[in-house]
Amino acid sequence: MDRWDSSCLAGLSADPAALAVEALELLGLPDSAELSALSEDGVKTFDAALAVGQPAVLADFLSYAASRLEVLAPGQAHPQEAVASFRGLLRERLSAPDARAAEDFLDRALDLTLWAAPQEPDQDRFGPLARGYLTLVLQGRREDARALVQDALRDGTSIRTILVDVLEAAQREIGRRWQVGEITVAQEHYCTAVTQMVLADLYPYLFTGTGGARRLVAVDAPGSLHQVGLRMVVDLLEHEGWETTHVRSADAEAIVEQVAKARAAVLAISASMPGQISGVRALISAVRADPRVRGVKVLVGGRPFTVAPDLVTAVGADATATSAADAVTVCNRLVRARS
Ligand code: B12
Repeated sequence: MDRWDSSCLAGLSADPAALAVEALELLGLPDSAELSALSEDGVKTFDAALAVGQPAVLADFLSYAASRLEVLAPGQAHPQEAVASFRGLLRERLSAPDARAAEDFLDRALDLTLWAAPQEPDQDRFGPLARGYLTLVLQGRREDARALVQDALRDGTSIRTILVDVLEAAQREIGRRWQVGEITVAQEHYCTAVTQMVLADLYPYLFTGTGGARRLVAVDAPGSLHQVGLRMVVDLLEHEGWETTHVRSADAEAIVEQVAKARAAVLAISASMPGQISGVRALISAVRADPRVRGVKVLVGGRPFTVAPDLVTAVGADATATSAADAVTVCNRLVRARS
């Protein structure tokens, strides 16, 4: 497997992990596990975003990394210094034309980067039910959080509202609080585990008996550990009349077989981190080349596609959607266009 996705960085003798360690050393930061992971994610994101020519993907990571750097090494290094030391490494290690191309890309990403910490969600979008759910989860009151959702369902709150306005909103807010250091990673893990439990509780309510004609197979990109987003997409589709199969990341042959067996109209692929984009592209080209699944529409989604929708073309997909609700609309449009 190639160590680098972008042709510009292919000439480096170091691999991403080694380059990340050097970048940390240059900044004089300790090589703690979390700082090393942040630095390595930065190098991999730079490479992945450069490979597909999408500075917005790098800009999104830089604003996240700036908050994390402040949490992990408060006052010890400014994010701009981290960028400058990485730029120095590129100049020192790459040929002049490659360094120029890489720096030019970095500058385009910097122009798009918001260095401010993410804002709290506004109260209209983060309503009383979402706030109540998050409060209970953060107090460690798992059963009360589950009961809150069950009561809301009994009182007539729709599955769509629970998925989109409560669980998805709570997950995003949990992420924001972790990013700025207001909660620990253990609290984030607990919240996500409770959300997964609530998703399982919703299962009996999902099936409306109106599915059948529209079938979809969903898969997480190779290397993706973020399962909740795609799960929400699949659950809402199922609830709104689709017959769905969600498979965890698997090799292209197994996915093609699954799509063929299910006679699926749509293959949905979720990527959560920029480093997974090349895997998505490889999977789509394997699907496109296989006559058993000719005509299947490919829908991609997840954070990289939300921040850089042009990636749809770069990976060879047919469409993207930014949320579960949006995914239902787009999937319905895709099958209408096919028939
Ligand atoms: C929970 C969580 C985790 C958990 C996931 C557990 C699990 N079983 O799913 C764990 C701990 C594993 C994790 C790991 C990491 N995470 Co994390 N994580 C989160 C968090 C807090 C919530 C994820 C979530 O549930 N989101 C809610 C869903 C609803 O949103 P979503 O995933 O974007 O999905 C929606 C859309 O994107 C879209 N969609 C998604 N897939 C698809 C597919 C299709 C086909 C379509 C149409 C649409 C679509 O619809 C979904 C529903 O609306 C997010 C915060 C956030 N804002 O999402 C960070 C977040 C995504 N993680 C992040 C990071 C950096 C990481 C790590 C690198 C951390 C680390 N150093 O280890 C690793 C990487 C793991 C990997 N290799 O994939 C960053 C990404 C930053 C960036 N800009 O690049 C975030 C944003 C950090 C943050 N601010 O909280 N994480």
